[in-house]
Amino acid sequence: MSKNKQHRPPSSSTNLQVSKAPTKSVGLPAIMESMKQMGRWMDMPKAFKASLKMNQKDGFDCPGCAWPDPNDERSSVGEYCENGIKALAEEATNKKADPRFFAQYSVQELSEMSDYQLGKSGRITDPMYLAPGATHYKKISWDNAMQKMANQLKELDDPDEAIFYTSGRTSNEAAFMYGTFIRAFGTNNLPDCSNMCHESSGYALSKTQGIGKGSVVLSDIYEADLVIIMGQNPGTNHPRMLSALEKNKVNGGTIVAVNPLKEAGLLHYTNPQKPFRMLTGGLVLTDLYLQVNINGDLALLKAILFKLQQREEAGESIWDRAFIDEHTEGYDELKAEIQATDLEACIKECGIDSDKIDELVELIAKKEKIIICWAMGLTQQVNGVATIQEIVNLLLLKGSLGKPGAGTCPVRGHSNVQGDRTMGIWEKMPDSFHEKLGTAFGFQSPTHHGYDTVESIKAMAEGKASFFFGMGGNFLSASPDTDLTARALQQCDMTVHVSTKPNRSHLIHGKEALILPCKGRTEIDEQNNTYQFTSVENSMGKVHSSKGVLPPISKNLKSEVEIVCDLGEAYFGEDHIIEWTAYSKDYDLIRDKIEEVIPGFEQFNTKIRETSGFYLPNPARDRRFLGKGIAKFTVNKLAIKSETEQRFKLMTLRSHDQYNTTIYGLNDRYRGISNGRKLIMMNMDDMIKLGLIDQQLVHVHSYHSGKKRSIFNFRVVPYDIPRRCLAAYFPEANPLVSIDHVAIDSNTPVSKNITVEIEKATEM
Ligand SMILES: Nc1nc2c(c(=O)[nH]1)N[C@H]1C(S)=C(S)[C@@H](COP(=O)(O)OP(=O)(O)OC[C@H]3O[C@@H](n4cnc5c(=O)[nH]c(N)nc54)[C@H](O)[C@@H]3O)O[C@H]1N2
Ligand SMILES: Nc1nc2c(c(=O)[nH]1)N[C@H]1C(S)=C(S)[C@@H](COP(=O)(O)OP(=O)(O)OC[C@H]3O[C@@H](n4cnc5c(=O)[nH]c(N)nc54)[C@H](O)[C@@H]3O)O[C@H]1N2
Ligand SMILES: [Mo]
Repeated sequence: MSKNKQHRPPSSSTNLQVSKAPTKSVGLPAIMESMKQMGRWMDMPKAFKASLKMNQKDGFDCPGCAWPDPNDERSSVGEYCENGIKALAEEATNKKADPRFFAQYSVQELSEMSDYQLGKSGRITDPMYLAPGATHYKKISWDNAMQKMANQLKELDDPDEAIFYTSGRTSNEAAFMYGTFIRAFGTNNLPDCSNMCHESSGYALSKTQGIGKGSVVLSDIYEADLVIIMGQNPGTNHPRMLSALEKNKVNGGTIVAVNPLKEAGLLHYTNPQKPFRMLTGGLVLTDLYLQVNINGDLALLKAILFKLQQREEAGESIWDRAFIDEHTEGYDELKAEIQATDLEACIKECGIDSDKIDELVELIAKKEKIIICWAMGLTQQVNGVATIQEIVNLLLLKGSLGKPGAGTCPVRGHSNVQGDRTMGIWEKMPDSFHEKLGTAFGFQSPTHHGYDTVESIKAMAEGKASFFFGMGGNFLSASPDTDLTARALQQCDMTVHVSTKPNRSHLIHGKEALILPCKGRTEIDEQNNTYQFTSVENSMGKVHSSKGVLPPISKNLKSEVEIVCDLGEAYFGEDHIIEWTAYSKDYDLIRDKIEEVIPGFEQFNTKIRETSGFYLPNPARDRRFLGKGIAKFTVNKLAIKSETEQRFKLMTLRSHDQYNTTIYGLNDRYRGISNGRKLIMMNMDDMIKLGLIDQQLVHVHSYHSGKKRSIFNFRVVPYDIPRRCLAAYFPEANPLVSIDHVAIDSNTPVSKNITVEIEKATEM
């Protein structure tokens, strides 16, 4: 068995160091780290100019996470965080992966570089083409590249043999035109990163509160009585959320964290934009920390509901009866389910003492304005939808939905992942969307559903699809079951990636491959002698503009909008009913079409210019649940799975030095880890039981649906994690995730609960 398959990143470093995880986050070390990153990869004047425009009203949206900007006051010095600066430095680097770079290294040699080295090779400057059987990518003209794609698409027997993936950085304008091209071409095969991310949230929230997005805005966080943060690590992934939580604390709120790991960012926070706070040592954020077992959340919620229901029945006024009567249906069925709860089994499953659960129960009983936030710790679970529906049950029982200071808060990942969905990047858009799109442009938009991410991988692997186009992202490394995904891509006749930086998906390719370099968000987008801007939607449904300020790294880059429109023209020809090039010359025309097709964008061109942004309609926020004002309780069954002694639950997560598959550095400062990524965090007692010593080399195997999947030569490190739970970094551990292990209803790969066994490896 090969232990160094080229589609898996080689190890970056073997000098792994582990110290005690810190209990404080941000503060001075974060400022120092930001400066270091900027200085290392960018010219200082360029870095300074860009950082002053990030997340400002006349600037560009941070290419990092989707956390919203404050409405009124913004820091004049900088409205960003350490990891936003890393995202900026990554995109606005001076280094170039130009045609000379691709001539120097063959695809084989590039695939022997680590993800870190690949990303650090710089920005792609020219379109590159890999001919059938060739060893090196070579520069190609844009026209030739477009023609090659158009020809390939025309050769397909059926439009459904093409797959069009989207990552979540693409602007609204680019996403809308991309979706339009794909529908005009004739398919709904639009898998996206959301399929692997918040799909479970979208599904659960649509069914219960009537809209697949969160119900809260930023000011709600400031004024909530109680904020419960489940399965999320904001210190690393949404650092600006910490300043909202700080405001909540200052206003007298209480914060509870539910997470198998004691994440430093949730414990204690020092706001870098408040010098006084830095001097006084910052603020304790979390009042109660529940170190739940992996996927113990549904059991915990069930235990909480049972205990609260008992108090309600004993005569306390726990539930909001008036709200339940006026705004919900299904209470009796839910009540019967709660009464039948096996409390002991739930306590055992979640791994939290009954007394600790009582502390949270007491808080929920007494508080009226409750917000529950969550991210990947809940969504990437087999019962992710059920857990989120149980969260909605709890909020509905408390009347904590659709009023100030209360509601649902799924915290989104990519900076425009929510906007892309609003624009129609979904394989299952409703018929009403297709009707409007068809009417706006004068064609018949296909209504049959397309493939999501998991289905796309299977379709390519089975030969049902042979053309793959990636609008951003890194499909190979982000997807589950790396070996299968690699085979799937390699089976294609053509793979195409619109990218800013080289990544592993360029190296595991179809018979022919193209890399189309695009402008990043930080860069000036000039079309027809006019500076264009685009728009994005944040995690709380607010749409605002984004305008790049830096000169593009190369003259030969196109914007994503231009690439899509050029492909439209190459495929359909100049006389097509859609005047593709007109849209790429003037993005206002795209916004006019968005206004025609997507609800909530009335007077889009005016509103986007006049304001710092506008909120899209959110019926749940106004208690217009499911159109009728009635939200649905759901009955969610808990399935307890017992495993043999040798088996562990493994979660895959992000370090502090990465953006998904882009590796910024080899440290994970908030977890006390430096100089390495191929590691497994394990409880010390489990290590002793298995006879493992600190940093012992191991192989890890998973066995879902009867197939053995493995990762090799990882180092075990002792960590404060519940017994029988393990953690490893994404994407290194992705080969363990089975394509068939997916969340019920949302089809999201289960990346947070992989059943594995550990095998001692021999030191080399
Ligand atoms: N700097 C930076 N920012 C990012 C990203 C990045 O990679 N880097 N990625 C962006 C994207 S696309 C996304 S989706 C978000 C991701 O944001 P997060 O969801 O915060 O990211 P993960 O690292 O996957 O962390 C999941 C958290 O869930 C916890 N967890 C795991 N399993 C369970 C469980 O069973 N129950 C509970 N209660 N907790 C669990 C883990 O301990 C961890 O703290 O961040 C976005 N922002
Ligand atoms: N095991 C495991 N797997 C996971 C996860 C997990 O927690 N565990 N998380 C899942 C989640 S939440 C997500 S969102 C996905 C992420 O999946 P993706 O979105 O596919 O992956 P990214 O790593 O964000 O994509 C990075 C690449 O995007 C390109 N890029 C960067 N900026 C731009 C731009 O402005 N335009 C264009 N066109 N390209 C750009 C660069 O070339 C870069 O290499 O991964 C999922 N996979
Ligand atoms: Mo994500």
